[in-house]
Amino acid sequence: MNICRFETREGQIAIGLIEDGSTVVDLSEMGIDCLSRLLESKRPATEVMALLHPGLRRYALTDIRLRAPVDRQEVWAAGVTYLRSKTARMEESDFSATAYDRVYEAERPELFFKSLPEKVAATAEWVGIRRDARWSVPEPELALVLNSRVKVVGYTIGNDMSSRDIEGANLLYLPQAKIYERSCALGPWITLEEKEENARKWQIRLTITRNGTVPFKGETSANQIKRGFQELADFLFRCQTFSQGAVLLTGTGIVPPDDFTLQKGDLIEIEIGGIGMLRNYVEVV
Ligand code: DO4
Ligand code: MG
Repeated sequence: MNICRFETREGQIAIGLIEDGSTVVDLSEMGIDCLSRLLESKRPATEVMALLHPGLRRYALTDIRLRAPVDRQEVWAAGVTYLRSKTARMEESDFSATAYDRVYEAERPELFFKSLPEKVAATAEWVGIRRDARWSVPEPELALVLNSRVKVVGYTIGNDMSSRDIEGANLLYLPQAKIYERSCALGPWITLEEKEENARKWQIRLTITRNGTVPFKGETSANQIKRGFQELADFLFRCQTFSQGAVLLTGTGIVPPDDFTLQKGDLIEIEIGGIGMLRNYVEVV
């Protein structure tokens, strides 16, 4: 089941159920008007199904604007969870190389704050590349949607936009490489209640399109993530409460070649089997 946040033509923000891939059922008449509150329910999908009836307002997906599927949750990210990410980052950095090597093997994962919910870009919106960066890349990542009880209640697609030259210059610059205007995108919606063993079978695909050409295309599998999903969630919630739940990006396994950098106008498409596609174009910030 796919649940979205959307805006009607009248500018109303609502929570919706995607029906048959093309219709959005407005759940606000059923009293569901907050995503994070719905996700606190014991079985969100069962709750939605129980309240559903034919009289609810329905919109064509093409007639509404999807908003990022997050309203009150902080967004965090895990890093160096794929071998590919560790190798690429060791190559880009002179004196921090062993940090990546060590964290890949360590019991404690790398976790960093990524975004406040209101700053997240939705599908079809723009994402940013920093004007003071030379080397900017998208990071296509499976995102875990967690409730306040540390349960993985769903999944969405995340883009952890990154300035690799800034991160590579000094690991202490990581927050600047990772957190800036529109550096995080999530969407298009949340796929509820899939088991980890099924989600691990999903392929993750990245396609960049520039002026009708494809300068980079890559693919990986969620099964390449070194750590368990619950293990990552438990570390995030260790010594910290998330009363509204949280979204946790699980790291990237697709790294474009070193001579590739994003440019204004590029289209970034991230597809995860089992969820759908997140599409954003690039602006300089
Ligand atoms: O250590 C820096 C960030 C790593 C990251 O974002 C990733 O592996 O996806
Ligand atoms: Mg990342």
